[in-house]
Amino acid sequence: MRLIQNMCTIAEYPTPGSSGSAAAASIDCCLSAVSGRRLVKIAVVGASGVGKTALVVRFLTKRFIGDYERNAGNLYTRQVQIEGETLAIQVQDTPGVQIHEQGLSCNEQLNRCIRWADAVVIVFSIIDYKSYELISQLHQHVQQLHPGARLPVVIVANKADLLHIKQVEPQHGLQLANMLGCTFYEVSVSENYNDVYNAFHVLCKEVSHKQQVASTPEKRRTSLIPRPKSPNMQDLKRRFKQALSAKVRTVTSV
Ligand SMILES: Nc1nc2c(ncn2[C@@H]2O[C@H](COP(=O)(O)OP(=O)(O)O)[C@@H](O)[C@H]2O)c(=O)[nH]1
Ligand SMILES: [Mg+2]
Repeated sequence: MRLIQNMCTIAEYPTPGSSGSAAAASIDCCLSAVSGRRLVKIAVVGASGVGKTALVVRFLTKRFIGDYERNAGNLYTRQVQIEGETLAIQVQDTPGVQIHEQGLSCNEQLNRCIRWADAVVIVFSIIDYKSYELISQLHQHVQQLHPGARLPVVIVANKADLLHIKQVEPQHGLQLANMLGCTFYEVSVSENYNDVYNAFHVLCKEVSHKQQVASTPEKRRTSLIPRPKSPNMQDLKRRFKQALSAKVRTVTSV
């Protein structure tokens, strides 16, 4: 797998529907401007300090570095093989979601990232109960920003290497994910690459299937609609003669 580009910001990419018709927008958004390949866009969201940046960096580089720039919010692109097809995948790291007494507070930058995405990874840390409590509201918020379409979401419980100081039972994460209809992964970004890879891979697959289904009816429709035949002059002449003689008959009978 190849890292193509990094360190771009979300503002450089058009939001779906920002130009042209809805159909044109959906086609535009399914193709990568970088490689011309089908594109899958993933936003990684969650509370601060749960390991979002570590997760993204681990997925992209296979490495765990341990210390990351706070609230970087970078966009990364790479290619990934899904069921024999090479797709371009863009991963948007985001600043931590703020929690207030009234509930969730998402700034416009974060909302823009969520609207832009084809799929979302919601991360919490098993050593931070507050980050777990946020999941339901965050999931609801994500779906509200995509009205009319259920966005694929994977819930990732991170820091599984710190079980001895856990505040959240892993099975509670699983139960919540089941309730919300999401796939669930418990990972330790610091200790294991495979689980991280699988979480992104499953999401890419789900988006890829959705894109294929969305494009199929259009293709089928165009192949089912009969093309207008070029006018057949012989047939036109015959029909004209028929119409003329019928008129003549009517006139004679009167
Ligand atoms: N022990 C442990 N620490 C982790 C793990 N993932 C991330 N961290 C640490 O958690 C802290 C916050 O990570 P970061 O990726 O910056 O969190 P973000 O604010 O959600 O982007 C950093 O010190 C990371 O090294 C993990 O799986 N295990
Ligand atoms: Mg971060």
